[in-house]
Amino acid sequence: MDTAQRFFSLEGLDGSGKTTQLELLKKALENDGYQVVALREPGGAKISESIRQLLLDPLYKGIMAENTELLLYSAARSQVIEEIIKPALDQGKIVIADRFAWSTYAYQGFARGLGEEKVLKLTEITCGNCMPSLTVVLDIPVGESQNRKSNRGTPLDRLEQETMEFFEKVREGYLTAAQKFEPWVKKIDGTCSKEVVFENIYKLVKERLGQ
Ligand code: T5A
Repeated sequence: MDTAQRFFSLEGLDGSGKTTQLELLKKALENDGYQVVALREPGGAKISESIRQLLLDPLYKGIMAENTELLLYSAARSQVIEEIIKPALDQGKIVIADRFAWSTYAYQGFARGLGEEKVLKLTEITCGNCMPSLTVVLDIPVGESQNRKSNRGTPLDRLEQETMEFFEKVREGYLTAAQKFEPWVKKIDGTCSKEVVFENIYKLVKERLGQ
C-alpha cells in the first residue's frame, strides 16, 4: 500500500468536532489492529507546538502580518511532517491529523484572502507528496460553531476571535475544497450526533484502506 494511503486528516470550523472524532477514530483503528499516530496541527512536534503558541496568542491580534501567519502555519507543518509523519508512515503506521493543509486553504487562502494559487504553491513546497489520502470536512454552520465555542467556557484564541464574516469564508473555502478536490476531500454533515458522524468517517476511512 502506498504510504500516503494511510494518512488521514479531519477538518472543519472551530468546534466542528474534529478532536472528538479523532479520538474515536484512533480507538477504532487500534481495535482493528493498526498502530495509529494522532496529532494536531499546528503542533504535533516540539518546534511546531512552540509555533502554535505564537500563532494563537491573542497578544498578536491585529499585529501579525498575513504572510507571517501563512508562513508560520507552513513552518509548523514542515517540521511535523519531517519529524513525525513521514517516519510513522514509513513504519507502516496510520497517521491521523486534527487539521492539515486544507486548513491553510480555507483560513489563509479564503478567509484571509491570500488566494488559492498562493496557498497551493506553498502547500506543494511544504508537503510535497506527503498529503492525506483522505480529508474529511465536518461541515457545521458558523452559528453552531460559535455556540459550541461559547459553551466550552474557555478564552478564545487569536483565530477564534475573528468575525462571523471571516468564518463564513472559512466554511466557503472548505466547501470549495470538497467540490474541487474530490476524492481527496470529502464533506460530511457535522451537525449529526457524534455517533452518526463517527460512523460516516469510519466508513470512508475503511474504504480508503481498501476494506
Ligand atoms: N488554522 C489552523 C489556520 O488558520 N491555518 C492552518 O493552516 C491551521 C492548521 C487551530 C486554529 O488555527 C487555525 C484554525 C484554528 O482556529 P485548533 O486547536 O485546531 O486551533 O482549534 P479548534 O478547531 O478551535 O479546536 P476545537 O477543539 O475547539 O474544535 P474541534 O476539535 O473541532 O471540536 P471538539 O471535538 O473539541 O468539540 C467541540 C465541542 O463540540 C461538542 C464537543 O463535545 C465539544 O464540547 N461536539 C458536538 N456537539 C454536538 N454534536 C456533535 N456531533 C458534536 N461533536 C462535538
